[in-house]
Amino acid sequence: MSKTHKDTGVPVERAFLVFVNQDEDEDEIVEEELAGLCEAAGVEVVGGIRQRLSKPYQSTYLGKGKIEEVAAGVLDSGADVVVLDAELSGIQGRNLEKAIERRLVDRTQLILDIFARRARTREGQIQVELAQLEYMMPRLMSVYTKFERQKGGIGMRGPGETKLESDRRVAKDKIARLKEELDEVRRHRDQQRAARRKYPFPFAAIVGYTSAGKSTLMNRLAGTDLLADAMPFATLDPTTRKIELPDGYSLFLTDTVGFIRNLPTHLVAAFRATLEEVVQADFLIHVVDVGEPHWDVQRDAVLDTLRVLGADEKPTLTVFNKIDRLADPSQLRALVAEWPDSVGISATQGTGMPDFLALLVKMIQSHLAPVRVLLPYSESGLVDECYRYGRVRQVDYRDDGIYVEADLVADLRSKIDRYAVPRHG
Ligand SMILES: Nc1nc2c(ncn2[C@@H]2O[C@H](COP(=O)(O)OP(=O)(O)OP(=O)(O)O)[C@@H](O)[C@H]2O)c(=O)[nH]1
Ligand SMILES: [Mg+2]
Repeated sequence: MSKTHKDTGVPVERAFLVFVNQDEDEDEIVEEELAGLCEAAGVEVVGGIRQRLSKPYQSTYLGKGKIEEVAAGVLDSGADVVVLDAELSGIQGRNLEKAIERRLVDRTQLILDIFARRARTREGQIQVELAQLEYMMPRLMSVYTKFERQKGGIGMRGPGETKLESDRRVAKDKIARLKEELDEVRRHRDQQRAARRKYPFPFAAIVGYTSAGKSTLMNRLAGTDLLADAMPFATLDPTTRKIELPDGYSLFLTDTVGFIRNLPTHLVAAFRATLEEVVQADFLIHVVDVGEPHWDVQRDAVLDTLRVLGADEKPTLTVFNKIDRLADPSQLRALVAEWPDSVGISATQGTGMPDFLALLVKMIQSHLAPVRVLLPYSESGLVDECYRYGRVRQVDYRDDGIYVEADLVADLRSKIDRYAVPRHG
């Protein structure tokens, strides 16, 4: 009996998985992760196999014997589709499909498929469609196989499933048009960001592995109602909110798309606009899920991606999340002691939040510096700005002007500095 999808009524595809990791230590994370991605893409896993390869075969990726085993596994399990946990070249994909006699989806296509399901904003949708087209372009030939491309099947969903099969040039034109549209959307986003920049608050971006709890933390801090879900890539489009912190401090906070190991290069490029929020931030809040047995692999994958984005040197707070899932509390103490600027929390239960807020305030303070100014009465508007965007220590309405002592971010300091008075003035 074949199952149907509860929302769409489309038959649920059955997937046979092929794992290709080298390192035995990573077997578990690799298996769990690919199963999670399949679930997010709405396919049912019916079997799997592993090949340890030091070097993939150029024309088929897998070795001959392994291909036969995959073909047998596919027959045994009744799979409709084979999911291979690597990025394949067009030739490799084509040859493998031929040998296995099933449709083949690689890691990039699988992740793009999930992104296509999740994209809500126009920007997100264009980014996914562009990434899908650019991924397909060099592989267009491989589409002409005898296997029917079921509409709505994984790797075939989303805005990318246009007529690209029929004409390379159509795809090329489409890419050009989408790029123009994306430029337009980005200009708009840049304007918004510039408008926000007028407010001299520090900016922070929440980053981390997918499902680490970024949106849960954002919801707790900003009172938002963002989707928080155990499925990978619940968040695709960034959300920014201003939050108020203890002692009168404020902060702009952005929740971003999650990272994953072996994030396909196409996706890093496609989501650059979104990830620009990360690059532009004054500091980062890196959420690490310590409930995961392989949290250190995940953390390193995030640090690698930040390096690719050129954001690895940014000041970073490390938030060890899901401490409610830790069996041994002394583990957490050792972690926090080892990592500078780190804290343990449970975003769902609220444990550790006071410590986290204190750490946030400390980070913000490091972006503020004290000023002492004597403002002419004609510039009294600046006093309001100090109140709104900084921390005012003292205001004194004197005969010769308004004396203000405050802690301010650099933008506002540069505006007000010409009225600075010496320490004992
Ligand atoms: N036990 C436990 N679960 C948590 C905690 N924080 C988040 N979760 C759960 O972890 C899952 C993922 O949370 P999200 O907030 O969606 O994670 P995310 O990092 O935004 O994930 P993506 O947007 O998919 O990258 C959800 O099921 C949350 O309820 C926590 O402190 N403890
Ligand atoms: Mg999220």
